[in-house]
Amino acid sequence: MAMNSQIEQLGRRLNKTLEDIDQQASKWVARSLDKHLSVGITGFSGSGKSTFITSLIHQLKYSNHAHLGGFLPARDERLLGVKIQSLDDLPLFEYQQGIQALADDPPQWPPSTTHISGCRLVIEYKKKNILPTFTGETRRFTLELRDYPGEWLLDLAMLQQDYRQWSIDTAALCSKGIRQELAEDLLENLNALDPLAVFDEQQIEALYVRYRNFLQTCKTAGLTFIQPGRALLPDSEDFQVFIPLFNLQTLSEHQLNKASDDSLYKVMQQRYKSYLKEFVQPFYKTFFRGIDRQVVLIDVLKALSGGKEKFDDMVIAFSRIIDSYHVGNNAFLNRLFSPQVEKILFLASKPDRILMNQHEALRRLCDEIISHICPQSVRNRIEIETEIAAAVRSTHDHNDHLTARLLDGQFGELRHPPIPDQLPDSVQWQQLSQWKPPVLRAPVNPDLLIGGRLAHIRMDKVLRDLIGDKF
Ligand SMILES: Nc1nc2c(ncn2[C@@H]2O[C@H](COP(=O)(O)OP(=O)(O)OP(=O)(O)O)[C@@H](O)[C@H]2O)c(=O)[nH]1
Ligand SMILES: [Mg+2]
Repeated sequence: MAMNSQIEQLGRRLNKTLEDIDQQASKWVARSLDKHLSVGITGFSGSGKSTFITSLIHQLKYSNHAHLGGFLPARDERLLGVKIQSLDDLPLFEYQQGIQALADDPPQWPPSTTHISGCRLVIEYKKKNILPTFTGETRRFTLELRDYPGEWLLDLAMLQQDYRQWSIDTAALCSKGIRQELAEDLLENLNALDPLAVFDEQQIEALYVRYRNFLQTCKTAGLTFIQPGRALLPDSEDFQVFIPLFNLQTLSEHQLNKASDDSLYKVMQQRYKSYLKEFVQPFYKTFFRGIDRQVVLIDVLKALSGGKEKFDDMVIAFSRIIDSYHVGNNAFLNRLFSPQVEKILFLASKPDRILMNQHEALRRLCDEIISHICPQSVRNRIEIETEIAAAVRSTHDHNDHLTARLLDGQFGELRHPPIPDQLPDSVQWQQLSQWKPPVLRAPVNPDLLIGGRLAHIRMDKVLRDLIGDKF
């Protein structure tokens, strides 16, 4: 009897120990199965990054009503919950403010970004498995997202150039086409400066203000390639201002090197170097560190509607940024498409401004643009996809026209020329340059604050391409 109870006790203890081991093992396995991805959302100012991130978080958080048929974990209702946490070293991405703005009546768009921010989404989901696994059904996947002002991206290409080369390139760019028209007498004044003269703070301050206004005019006119990008941001006074010198070709490198330390050239060169060191390099360190996948948003429709020169300007701006990677001798630049980046998803943003029957043409056009701006060496090494997606669908489609509310609240019909599925020919450019895709008002949707559906286009395909393989 005593022997029996001892055996029972031993059995119970053994069971308990096995349970403990099982629990520990489950925890350990669960932890090791926890998955993690860091996704960089990149693109020029106004391409739709912050709105995209806000929508992406909302679609994941309320996936059961989000119409995400193309993203299987959501379609199968396996997403159990999403927690938003801040990233250790960054201010929290303002998802709640973005949703609040979209839920207002009249709705507002999330404000243009002035500082870098980020968040970690902790997504609890049920593993797709008919048999119960010994780790239990719930798993966890963490997704890191980062947002930044698009202007910062423009400065990436500057890391590639010294001050002299940057000045010469900028002078060449400004001496033709739309820029030349917009610059008016600023070009003459810049041309008249003697690089070897003694630096005069007041004179350069005044010229900088005019140069900055010129850059702002270029942006408003629809040009993309604007440097330094930070000059367009409210906190631009944080750095010691510099301007490009337009007549450096007249002096040899030797003459420039010999210039005295208080010369205009040397002071501008010094400030250019400090700008890169203090602002541009740290940004890339923070933003591109540990990025696994990239989403690159491109407002293809805006570029199309401005005419060939503005379109080419955007393509050049992208190429310069991607080229800077191509040269590959700069540790910071390597991060943009470092070997760690396994996938880039190029997205034509805001396709709700055209008819649905034109979406495939837009996607193909985007494909064509990417084949121009993305060198073969990158395309062969990294998985590249192109898609189109509207973070916040703001139109109704009636087959031959759209209806929508404009930013000023007016409701009306929208029509547009056919969207070419490859780079436009001269006839198509003529049609397209008559077209101005309007800035729209987001649909009224106060329910967003209680998890209401945020209408979108193909955000499910984006989620599938971006993180679908992780569930
Ligand atoms: N119709 C439509 N408009 C959109 C959509 N997403 C963004 N927009 C418009 O594009 C503007 C810019 O979007 P943002 O998300 O602020 O762009 P961003 O890339 O974050 O810009 P920066 O913060 O300046 O770098 C918004 O104010 C809207 O007018 C969309 O899905 N559909
Ligand atoms: Mg933004």
